[in-house]
Amino acid sequence: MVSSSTKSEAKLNKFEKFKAEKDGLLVKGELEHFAKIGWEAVDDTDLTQRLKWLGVFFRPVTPGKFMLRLRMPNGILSSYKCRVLAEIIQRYGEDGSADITTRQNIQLRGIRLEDVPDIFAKLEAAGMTSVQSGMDNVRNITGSPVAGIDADELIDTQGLVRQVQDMITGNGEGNLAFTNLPRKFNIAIEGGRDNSIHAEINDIAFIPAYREGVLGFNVVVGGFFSARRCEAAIPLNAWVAPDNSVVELCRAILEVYRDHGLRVNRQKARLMWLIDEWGMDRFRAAVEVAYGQPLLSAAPKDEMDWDKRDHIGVYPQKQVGLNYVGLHVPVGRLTASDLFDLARLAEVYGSGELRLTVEQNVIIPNVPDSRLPVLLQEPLLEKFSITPSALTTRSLVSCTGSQFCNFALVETKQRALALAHALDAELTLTQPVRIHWTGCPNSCGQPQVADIGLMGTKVRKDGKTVEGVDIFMGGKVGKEAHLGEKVQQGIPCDELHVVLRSLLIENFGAQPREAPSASRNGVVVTAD
Ligand code: SRM
Ligand code: SF4
Repeated sequence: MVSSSTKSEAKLNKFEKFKAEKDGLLVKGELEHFAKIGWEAVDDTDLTQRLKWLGVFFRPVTPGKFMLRLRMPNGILSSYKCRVLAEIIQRYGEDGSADITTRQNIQLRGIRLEDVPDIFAKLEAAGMTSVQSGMDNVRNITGSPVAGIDADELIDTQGLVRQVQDMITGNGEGNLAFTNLPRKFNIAIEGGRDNSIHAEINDIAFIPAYREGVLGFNVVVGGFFSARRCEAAIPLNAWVAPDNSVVELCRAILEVYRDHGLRVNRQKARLMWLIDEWGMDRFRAAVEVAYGQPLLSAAPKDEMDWDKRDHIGVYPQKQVGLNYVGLHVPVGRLTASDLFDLARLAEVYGSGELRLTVEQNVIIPNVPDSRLPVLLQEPLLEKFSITPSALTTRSLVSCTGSQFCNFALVETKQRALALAHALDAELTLTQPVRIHWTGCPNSCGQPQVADIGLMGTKVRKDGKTVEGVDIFMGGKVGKEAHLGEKVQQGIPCDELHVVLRSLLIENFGAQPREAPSASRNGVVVTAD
């Protein structure tokens, strides 16, 4: 599958070498053995690299407690699946938790290798898979979080996302045709008008567009973030109908990337580097050959003409009498008991379905008007509010950070929350400000799409190395999306409060709250 001309043995980087020796997917057949011998006895490359092909991530920060990255096509799961995930982490007590990711997905924490065969059996029985979710594979495929229920949607992406995932993963079993890509790969299918999934930061994105009066997708390619370079996707000059053509075009682009993508320097291996080297015309021509027929040229304009919605709150669906309810999950962190509760709420008030967003939040769809008032009284909605305050956490996104990620230069999630709460206590805002935290330049927390993006770094202060951030601003999502730029660098985290306060006042119209005005029975009363 991998063409010989570009991949001479001597030039292969170390990742290419170990992939050539043994495909990552093959550890699937060794799981029972690994479970028996224990993680300490597993070959180092199998342990720290190949297991990621199954979504099982060794965490050097917490050795022996693995992370399991699932696949949640279109960010949709049933209450049954949610309960299965809750049961998996429940057995790990304090170590067990779950995170909603910036790709509408779920990662579980605290997993023991000896339990993985049993966990995989449970996932399979529930129709879930974690296969090909890490390393040189296609990540969770994102789609509009309100697909099929949004009164204003153009194309329902649910079925398409599932079909693309099934093609890539061999229906969740694992598919050796796509387990040795030159690097990771992201695919997004947007069905609405508001770019709810940040289409432009994916290697392939499908964007609704009318061509000669027919609704389908324009296709953009090559978007990516990395420590070395960040690019928005560019037009392939192609339009496809919202049917199997989407699956076939993904297959064709993946084959071209697999067979011709650059494999010598891992820092220059994402799809855009190949497009740069070849030029778009040659790339498009190669895709056409793999597609097996000429591509139709793109429609002159796409339909992404709304500002992005965050889906938090109560919204009527296109189905009369039904609503979707978006709950805010602070920095995406969930406990087993949260997952059990969410499953119950989805069953009692909705249709037993849950949706995830790239802002790391949850949506309960299909809630009849008559059940809304009681749902809104549920205690879980005090923790996961439908009306979070403008600044604090409503639009806060954060990557994993140093709690579990060994790339991290700073702690992110707890700091992000603490700082947002502190700022909210001092300032009022009339509209949310999207603050994204990312623990290192890999940009998993997408600081470049935020109003204010914070990227972890190390800073020298008073002769010591301390945690700090570089600040990005100007990221725009939705219509006319574009990436933000670095505006300040090397701010020590202990000075960040003051810096953010000024940025919010100067750039986003934040107003200082009035000073405490009175003290009644020892309780300080503030004007709001
Ligand atoms: Fe990421 C590597 C977490 C979305 C760019 N990312 C990692 C690893 C696997 C590193 C590691 O082994 O520790 C992190 C796992 C930490 C952990 O324990 O959770 C990690 N990435 C995440 C998640 C969980 C962040 C989050 O808190 O939500 C997101 C999981 C998405 C998913 O469900 O699959 C996540 N990562 C992203 C995104 C955002 C996106 O896809 O929209 C990006 C930037 C977009 C892109 O890839 O073009 C991103 N992650 C990276 C990179 C840089 C890629 C590159 O080309 O250089 C790395 C490092 C690498 O691959 O070498 C990385
Ligand atoms: Fe880890 Fe860096 Fe990604 Fe955050 S941005 S999850 S610190 S790799």
